Amino acid sequence: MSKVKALTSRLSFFGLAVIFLCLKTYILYKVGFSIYSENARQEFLLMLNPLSSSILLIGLSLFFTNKLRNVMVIVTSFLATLVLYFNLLFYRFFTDFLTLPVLFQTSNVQDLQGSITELMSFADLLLFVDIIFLFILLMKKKIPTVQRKKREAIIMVAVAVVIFFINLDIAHKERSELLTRSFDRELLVKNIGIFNYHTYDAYIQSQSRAQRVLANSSDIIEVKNYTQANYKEPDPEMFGIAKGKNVIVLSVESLQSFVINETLNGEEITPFLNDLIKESIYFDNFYHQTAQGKTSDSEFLLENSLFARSSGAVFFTHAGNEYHALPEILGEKGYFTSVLHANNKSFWNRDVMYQSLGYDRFFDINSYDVNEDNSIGWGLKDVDFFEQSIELLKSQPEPYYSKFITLTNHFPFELGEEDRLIDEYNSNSRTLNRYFPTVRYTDKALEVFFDRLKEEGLYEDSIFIIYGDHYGISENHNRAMSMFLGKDEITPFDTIQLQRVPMIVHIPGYDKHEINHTVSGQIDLKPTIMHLLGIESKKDIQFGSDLFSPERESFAVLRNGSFITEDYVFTNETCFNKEDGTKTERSYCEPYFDRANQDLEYSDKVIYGDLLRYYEKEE
Ligand code: GP9
Ligand code: MN
Repeated sequence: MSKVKALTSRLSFFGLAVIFLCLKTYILYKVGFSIYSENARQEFLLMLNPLSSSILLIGLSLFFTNKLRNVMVIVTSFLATLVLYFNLLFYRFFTDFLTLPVLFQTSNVQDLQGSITELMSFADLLLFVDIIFLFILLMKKKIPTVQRKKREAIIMVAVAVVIFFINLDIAHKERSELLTRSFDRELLVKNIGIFNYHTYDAYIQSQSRAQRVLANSSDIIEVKNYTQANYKEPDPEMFGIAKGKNVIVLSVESLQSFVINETLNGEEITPFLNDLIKESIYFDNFYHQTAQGKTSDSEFLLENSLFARSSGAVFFTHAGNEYHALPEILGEKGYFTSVLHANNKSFWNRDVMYQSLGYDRFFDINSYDVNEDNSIGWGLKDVDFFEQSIELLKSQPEPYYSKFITLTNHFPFELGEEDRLIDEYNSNSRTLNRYFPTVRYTDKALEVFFDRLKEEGLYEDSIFIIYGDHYGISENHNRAMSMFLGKDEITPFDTIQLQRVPMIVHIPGYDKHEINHTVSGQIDLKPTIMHLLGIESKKDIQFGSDLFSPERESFAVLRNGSFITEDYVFTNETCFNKEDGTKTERSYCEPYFDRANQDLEYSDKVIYGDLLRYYEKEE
């Protein structure tokens, strides 16, 4: 008993500081960062998540001896509080959390410097009250000075690690793909805590830093030679056909090609798109090429004609890179460029990445009136999103390049009864069943959008690029999917064919409508759009080619190395005949191996080495 007492007294000062820091962090979550929780478990996580890092941080002082030990308790508490406070100031300005790149290299911090005093408030001193209290205790000699016991310090580190893993386990139950798939900073802070989030951020950043340091300016020459050798001349008839027009890009959430021109219980799933296709150029062999970065990967492919990363999200890991992206290029040609998406701006690190891509404006959730009545699932319903976007569109100077990102057709495909225009499917997969009504709803939303554009006179002077961002139905639902497609099973070949997403180029007034079968992917969007607007792309480093180019080869490589040619599909180390999906000799696919690998490798090289910083624009 006396041992316990002795230990409690030895650790009392340290323990008090830990409790203070945890409490303070939690209060700040609620008051400073307005973090809400949707259930009791999330609230518990918020309380728990400062604990491991607080023990670890302040626990460092236990490695010191005698008087110094207590002083270090105060010093570490103070430093931790400073981190909290910097985040708070940053949050007041950007409603976002600090990351290392924004701290060191973007204009964000300069923006902040100017107004830092305005962001501070007298009440902020409350954050330091506990430090002052600890200091007074120490001064009044209320705290015993104890000999160092190294074991104590090591045990504390171990305790912190154990608590961290318990925390992580609960967090994973809340959000299963927390660290691999989701790079929403608020979500990370919510789940693993603000200090652990900073550690994670530092790790991610250091990883990519190293490769960047090793790269040099000659690296880009090799890449440039490669991409230029693959450059395809535009079709003279299409080049500049939309010169000076507004560009409206519609990134449609989780829309896959298998629903196009298809019915469920005799009802069309996408009646509006089916009609639109008849008045457009429709690409029916167009593949999404995204990986873990999902929507953000598709955005990256579109704007840069570079592949996103095979793991993690390039929007998060390489937002500080130099790019020569479509918004920047169009901006130089006098376009106003914007993104319209009713989600938090920090989701996928968009706020930071959009600056690197050269966007003028991001209309995020704060530009929309979002309430309980007009939201479902991930947020604002698509119809309301488009309706509210009309005014935003009208507020922009012309010509503009505006990218819309829809949201309602997102897993888990929730929809209110009033918005259900067709019935659910009936299979063992709840996900697939619910997919059809939400797709149908988004199709309706697109129709509303086009109607409104026509009413407002915004339609005629625009061209439309409409595509699906990535798959909505994963391989987990193969059984139900095979039932819907009327197949015995979903083979690896079918899985690849299911990665097709619709891609529509709609040019008002252009009457050569067709279905174009060229094998292509999101990487081809940038040169295609540039050429339609009459902008040369020959000097650019890009891995896609103009979809209208007469020289174009039918070819698409997916992020995992699978590829599709005119006649073959290569996946799972197997070559398939495209015609009937049967396995065939590997040698038929072999001629394309180099091309597929080199595309991916060179593209990665550009990103990891930040090679576009050496890119020189030649006029
Ligand atoms: C979120 C939206 C959906 O802002 O883009 O993201 P996803 O999960 O599809 O990447
Ligand atoms: Mn998406």
